[in-house]
Amino acid sequence: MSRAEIEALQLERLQWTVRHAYENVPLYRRKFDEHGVHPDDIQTLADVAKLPFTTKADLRETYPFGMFAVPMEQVARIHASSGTTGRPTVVGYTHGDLDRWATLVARCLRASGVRPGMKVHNAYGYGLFTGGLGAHAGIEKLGATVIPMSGGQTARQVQLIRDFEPDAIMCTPSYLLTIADAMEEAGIDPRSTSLKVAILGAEPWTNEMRRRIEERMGIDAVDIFGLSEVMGPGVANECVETKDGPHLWEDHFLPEVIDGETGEQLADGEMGELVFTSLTKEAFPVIRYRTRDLTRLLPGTARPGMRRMEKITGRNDDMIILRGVNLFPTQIEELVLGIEHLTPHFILELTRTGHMDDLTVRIERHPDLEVEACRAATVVLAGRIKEFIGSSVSVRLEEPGTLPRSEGKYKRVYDLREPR
Ligand code: ADP
Ligand code: K
Repeated sequence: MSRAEIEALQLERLQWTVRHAYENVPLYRRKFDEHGVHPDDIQTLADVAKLPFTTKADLRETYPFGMFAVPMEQVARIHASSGTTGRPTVVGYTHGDLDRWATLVARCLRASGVRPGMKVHNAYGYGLFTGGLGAHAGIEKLGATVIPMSGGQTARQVQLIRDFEPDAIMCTPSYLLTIADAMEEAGIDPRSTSLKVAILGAEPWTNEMRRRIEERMGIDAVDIFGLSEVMGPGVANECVETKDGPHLWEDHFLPEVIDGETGEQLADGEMGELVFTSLTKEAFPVIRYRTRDLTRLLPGTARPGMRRMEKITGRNDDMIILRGVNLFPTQIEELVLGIEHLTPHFILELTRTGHMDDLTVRIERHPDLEVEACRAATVVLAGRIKEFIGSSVSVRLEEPGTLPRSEGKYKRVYDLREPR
């Protein structure tokens, strides 16, 4: 579809969604009324800016099913977000919603280079988390063969990858590192497996991490993005031919980027908080949902009708404030992985002595390289971090295999400061 065709479809679907939300979800009706806006006021796409935002607090207030816009007997499935930051948020899907979700994940897979007839090893967790079942349905919808492995049992993952010879794998980027380590421990060269592509998401990861994964495993690594409130995995996906940030499936979602402080809509290219309005969701329509994810909108490349977003480097909640400087774990990841002697196995610890905050990067040394060379690399890292954030951090070298390993979404930051 051309840009003009997509925008025409977006407007029609936006008008439907806004009316559907207003008529069927009391919280939306109340907020629209308080805001002095009515579905009839949506005459152009720009009019979306007249609508109030929806936040995680709104979903908590209506826990568990208050945001559902259809009677419960039309809800075919319920999922809940992992609740990394508080009470879980509950979302629902009609049969139609599930079908559209599967179609969009199938589109993501196709953009990643997966084709009907290929085998896909799905290591996203099955259950209430949207990752496992969301990916599963998309693999089936594409006409590929799904291997529903779920997360965990890493030795078993390695064995099944060897025995079943999948073409593609879906999991978090940090868990793929755990799998690659387990392959090496089992005496398997990670480059020698049948895998050709990894579709990685559910947590932020950098282009440096992509480069490391691709070299180490001899595969293409592409980024899949999504969140439960908006649908689940498959809201956006990178195209394997360009790998330049996820293309947003704009026929089903209207994205905006706003200034997180003022709420003002920003122009394409400007960095801010990502906001979504769903365009086709029946059970759980979302109006201007604030994701807290930070990125910017860019023109489409491989799929010119759709816009892309820059690879997400973090969300507001992940931001570390160290002596007044804002910092994202992915910025450290980029610096770490830019130094060949350093491994991707590192955690960040925040501590406080007196009034001073300290950041310690604890990083495992490379098992096959000389200890002294690894130590020298940590000194280089400390220097680069200082140059980048303007203040000193400590870097501590740890023995191989001693830091926690990912089984899904990786916990990178440990805040050990006493609350003030
Ligand atoms: P939770 O908030 O409990 O983690 P979800 O499982 O729905 O709930 O996670 C959605 C969030 O995960 C997104 O808002 C985003 O912060 C993060 N995320 C998902 N995919 C990606 C990705 N490809 N890159 C960066 N972050 C991602
Ligand atoms: K997440």
